[in-house]
Amino acid sequence: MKPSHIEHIGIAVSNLEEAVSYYESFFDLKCYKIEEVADQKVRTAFLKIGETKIELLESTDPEGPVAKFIEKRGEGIHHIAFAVENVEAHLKNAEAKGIRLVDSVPRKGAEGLSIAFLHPKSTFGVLTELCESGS
Ligand code: CMX
Repeated sequence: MKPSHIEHIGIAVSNLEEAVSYYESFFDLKCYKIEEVADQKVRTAFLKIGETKIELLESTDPEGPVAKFIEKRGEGIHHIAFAVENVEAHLKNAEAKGIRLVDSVPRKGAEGLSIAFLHPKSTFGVLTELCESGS
């Protein structure tokens, strides 16, 4: 049940283009994709460092989870995504351990990956994403 690596770190930002520009110019990274995830009410931008990605998140709706996060806590690290082989099995395991689930079944996230979230109140303040790449 071990994750293979940190799939990505999600960072909530107010302005996607400004944040992309910072990562590209300061670290000489390249944003390889900007994608809107309508059901999550976000626009996302991805940059890759080794096996791990930085996922920049800009809200598209003041009622969305990222807008609410920024309003309450300001810009910053929003979630950590762990690459796992089987999201469903991890969800069952989490449920059995009494960990509060945000998603009880996996759904499709950015980049078409199967994902599910664990609630930050059960995971030491860190919104935790389980992420199955299928590779
Ligand atoms: N990290 C840590 N704590 C968080 C948090 C986060 N990302 N988001 C909310 N919280 C905390 C709040 O600060 C608050 O704490 P206090 O009660 O101590 O003040 C508590 O959780 C409840 O916050 P809330 O604003 O009332 O938020 P909700 O309970 O309505 O929603 C959550 C919280 C995690 C269930 C919701 O944000 C969610 O469903 N997240 C998963 C989906 C998501 O974040 N999608 C965007 C990214 C999608 C992508 O990567 O593609």
